[in-house]
Amino acid sequence: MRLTDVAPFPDPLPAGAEFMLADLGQEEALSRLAENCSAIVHFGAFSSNGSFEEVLGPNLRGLYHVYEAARRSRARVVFASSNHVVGFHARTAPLDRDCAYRPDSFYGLSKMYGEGMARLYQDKHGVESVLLRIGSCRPHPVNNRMLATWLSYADLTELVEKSLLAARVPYAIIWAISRNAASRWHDDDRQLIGWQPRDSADRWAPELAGPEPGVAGRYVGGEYCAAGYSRPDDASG
Ligand code: 15L
Repeated sequence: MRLTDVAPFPDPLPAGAEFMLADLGQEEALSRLAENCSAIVHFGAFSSNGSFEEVLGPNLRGLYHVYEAARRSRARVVFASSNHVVGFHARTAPLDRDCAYRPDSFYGLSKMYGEGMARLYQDKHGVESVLLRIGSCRPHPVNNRMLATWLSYADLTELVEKSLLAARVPYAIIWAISRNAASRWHDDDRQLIGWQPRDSADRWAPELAGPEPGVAGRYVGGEYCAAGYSRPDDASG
């Protein structure tokens, strides 16, 4: 197992692992890292609501470098996509894997580009991808929105393991959230990898009742939708 990041690894290395500092902009370094690997778990990115310039390098060009490395090594990619690819759907709308993209930010748009890259490399080169549309992965939910979007660390860990170990997965999209009663997302490809989440946000429901005010409370993407929102025809405030 080869680990890589732009920052030094903060903990003792796990047994059998090596670590190499690298930037997603370094195409050759990424290709070397992927040599003889059967899978790439790609969680590197500008990972929050950034400007176009902030996401451009790591999330667009860098993602291309990852997919080129996967093509050369014939490796499967497990990609950290995001709920922000569908962020401007109403929270109350039931969503399946094939619902329309409605990115809520340049970050969400960059993850949508990642899902498109996965499709292109499957159709043209046979590169396999498991796309994890991650909700809110943190120790526990902290607002009403996360009663639907929360993903526990344990559920994420098992999801990545199953994504790696499944026999053949040409192109799979998975709603990466725990068993949350408040979630309206359904019909993904989890059966292809045999994953079922075990944890649930439900026990925090009494203390997190009531949606956030305004735009953030209306849409899947929450604060990402509200940031810089300027529709002149919006009456909600
Ligand atoms: C994400 O995709 C981000 O990486 C993370 O920082 C959170 O904002 C999360 O979504 C979320 O929607 O809660």
